[in-house]
Amino acid sequence: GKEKWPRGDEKTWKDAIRGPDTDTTSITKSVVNHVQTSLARQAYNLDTSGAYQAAALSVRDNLILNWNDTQLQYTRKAPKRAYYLSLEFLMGRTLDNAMLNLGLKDNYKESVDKLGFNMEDLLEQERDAALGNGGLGRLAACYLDSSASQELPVWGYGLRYRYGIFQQLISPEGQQLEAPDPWLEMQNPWELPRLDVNYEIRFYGQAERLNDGTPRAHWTGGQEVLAVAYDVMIPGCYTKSTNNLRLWESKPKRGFDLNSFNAGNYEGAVGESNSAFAITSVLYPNDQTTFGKELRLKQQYFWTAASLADMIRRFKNLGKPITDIPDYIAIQLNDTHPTLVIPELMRILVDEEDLDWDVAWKITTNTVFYTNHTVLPEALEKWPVPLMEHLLPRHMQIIFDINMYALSHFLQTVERKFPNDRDRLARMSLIEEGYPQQVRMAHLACIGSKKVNGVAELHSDLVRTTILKDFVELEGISKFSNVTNGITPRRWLDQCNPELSALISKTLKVDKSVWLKDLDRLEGLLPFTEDAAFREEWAAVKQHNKERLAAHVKATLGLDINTHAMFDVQIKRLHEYKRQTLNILGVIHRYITLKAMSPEERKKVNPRVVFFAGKAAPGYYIAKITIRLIVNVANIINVDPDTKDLLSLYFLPDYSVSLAEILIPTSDISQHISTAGTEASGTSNMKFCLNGGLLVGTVDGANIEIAESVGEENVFFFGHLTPAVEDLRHEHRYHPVPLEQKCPALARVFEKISSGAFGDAGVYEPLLATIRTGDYYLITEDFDSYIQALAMVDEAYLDRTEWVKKSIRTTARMGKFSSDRCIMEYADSYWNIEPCPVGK
Ligand code: CR1
Repeated sequence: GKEKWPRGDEKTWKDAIRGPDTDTTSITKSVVNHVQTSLARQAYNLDTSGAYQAAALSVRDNLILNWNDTQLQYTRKAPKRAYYLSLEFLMGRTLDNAMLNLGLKDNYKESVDKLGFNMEDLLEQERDAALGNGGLGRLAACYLDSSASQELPVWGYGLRYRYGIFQQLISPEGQQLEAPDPWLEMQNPWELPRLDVNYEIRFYGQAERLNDGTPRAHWTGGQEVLAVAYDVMIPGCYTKSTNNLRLWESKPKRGFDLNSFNAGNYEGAVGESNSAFAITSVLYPNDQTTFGKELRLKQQYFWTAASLADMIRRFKNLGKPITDIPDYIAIQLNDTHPTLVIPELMRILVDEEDLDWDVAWKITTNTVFYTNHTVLPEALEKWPVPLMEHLLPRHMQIIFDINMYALSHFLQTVERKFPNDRDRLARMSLIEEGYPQQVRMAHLACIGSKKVNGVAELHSDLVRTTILKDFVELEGISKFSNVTNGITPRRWLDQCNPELSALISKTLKVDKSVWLKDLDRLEGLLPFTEDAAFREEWAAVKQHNKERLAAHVKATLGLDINTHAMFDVQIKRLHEYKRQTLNILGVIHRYITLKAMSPEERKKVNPRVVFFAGKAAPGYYIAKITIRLIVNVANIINVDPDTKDLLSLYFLPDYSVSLAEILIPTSDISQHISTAGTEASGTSNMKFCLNGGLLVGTVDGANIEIAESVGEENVFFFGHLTPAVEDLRHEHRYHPVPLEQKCPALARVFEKISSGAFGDAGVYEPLLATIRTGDYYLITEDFDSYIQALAMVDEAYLDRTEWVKKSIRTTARMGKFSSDRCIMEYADSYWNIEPCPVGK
């Protein structure tokens, strides 16, 4: 018979069910309750760290209640869902964001205050969840926030790395040292272990085709590893909707081999279990490069297979025919890292569900969507065929079959469209010829997806006209489009810049719960540019934010920062294409110029403080030299009595989401100066502008669309444009011109470095050599116009009134760059999903 639900007495259940803790009295009770029971502590032995834990657990209770209601609603309504697969989620801290999204921060603050603690101190106790490298991982985090805020049924799937991105230490000589990031050493209150949600994932073994007239095969043997779910609650802003980020942890299927252990072979016994634990042990700290590392491929398959198994189990609970998958599931690939979803879904449909190949392919290509995040050749994933064959024999067969199918399809279409074009076929194949052969993951992701997009207009154009050009010609342009990136205004304005948020609400006379979810409302600030009192308040907020940063730097590094200077910031991963080199060479140029001035002339100069922060991939030699140069230039110029009040320089170690939250609101100007055509979008450019900082940048990525929105007159553009880049590189290769001739200003900077002004010049020689010969990133081509752009910044800053107006106008016109807009575009034009609200 039908089971009665609830069990027992319904009224007893109803009366006992607790609601959220929203008023200060119940919040205080709940916090103290966690101190007593969850932490087993008491008032007399509670330190700040314990107080943080207790407050976090109390906030978590509120999240869980909302999370439960949301998930129940999804189960009841069975809407189509979207799954965002990302190998990186750069979440940062959670407590502040959760309290703000719940609308309970003031109450928690009051309650924590009464208990004798300070909310700001508590927030500082939390460790960042740094499960990502840079923009790609942070974008995933912003998209989760927007999905929940707009009540969309979207889950994230990722890996629960035991170690996130390494901690960066900088030696006094400027060497980057890497230390592990054991972020789980402290209890993590933000995850729920779901030991009952687990899947067995196979590696290696044999794949045998049945050859029975079906495309089926049997995959057996090898190693089996367990994937265990950990759930992270993602609260929407001012809504009950609370979505899920499911992170997988790897475990051995059986503890360890007891027989070997008993026979005295301890190492053998734990060996296999160690290799299972290893899969989710560490985030690869590389940004925009690929290495053919077996463990990385293992991570990719482990995660895509577990995520797909989870989706299909949930789908099967609906009792629909398997061919309905595209009506209930949309899978978004965040770059090519999860591309194995395509052959894995084919494997399930063909081998386990016994579908025809064509039917399976139709389901797959109506379910999967692919976002490309880079056109840099070194970042386009390729896997050696022998490695793939060894680790995933069945998937390798399927990839060859897709290629055949696709190729025969290509053959016909290509032959018809482009007779005798053999080169085209070789270019398009999923397999790149060579020793060894390689699987081109971007090609697989492209042909296995319903739609493909880039992340800014220029980038999407480049995707269509360069790396996927042949596919556009074959499949038609309509499959390839653009979704310009965005950022969540919750974390990147309300949370990181509370004073500005309050000033905006006060000025607009609109509660933040409204404008934070309808960011175009910021345009309402435009008329106030003419209001002197408002401009003063606006400038005062920036000033306070500078002081907040200065206090932080004083407390953590013991350094004194001149808060009455222009703040000039470049914070992002260290990479040659991002051209931190251009910036530091510019700083040296400024230093030389200042030194040559008379004391009278110097009096007219506006003081400037330059900040850098960012990590270099541990194996990235040139990037590490760049850090060294920055640190050693800082060591010299910050103590030079002639110039130190006019120019100072800081490399802030261990860049993180939390550091970005303090730095971004301080900036007057920030630098986004990649070689044209190399930065797909950039997202920190948006964060600076939203906080009233202006940009100096190249005509690249989202800089272009930001300028279109905020007005070109508010952006300092310089440098060559994308179409010129290839020709210039060609010139450098085949008709090199000596630096002294090409760019005398830069030659003087090089001379200064070579003179030993910043320590042993030999150290920097490999870096300088990349510029002197080849100059792939066109430093010498853009240097003069870069210096000019900085001079224009100086000049503009002299008219402070006009500068503040520019700042206000910039913030006011950033509405387009809310990640709410992006997620709506994905929901409407890609996933075809709709909001599924929970109700009160
Ligand atoms: C791009 O370099 C973009 C982010 C998010 C990065 C950056 O310009 O803002 O993605 N690409 O779309 C990347 O990490 C692997 O590629």
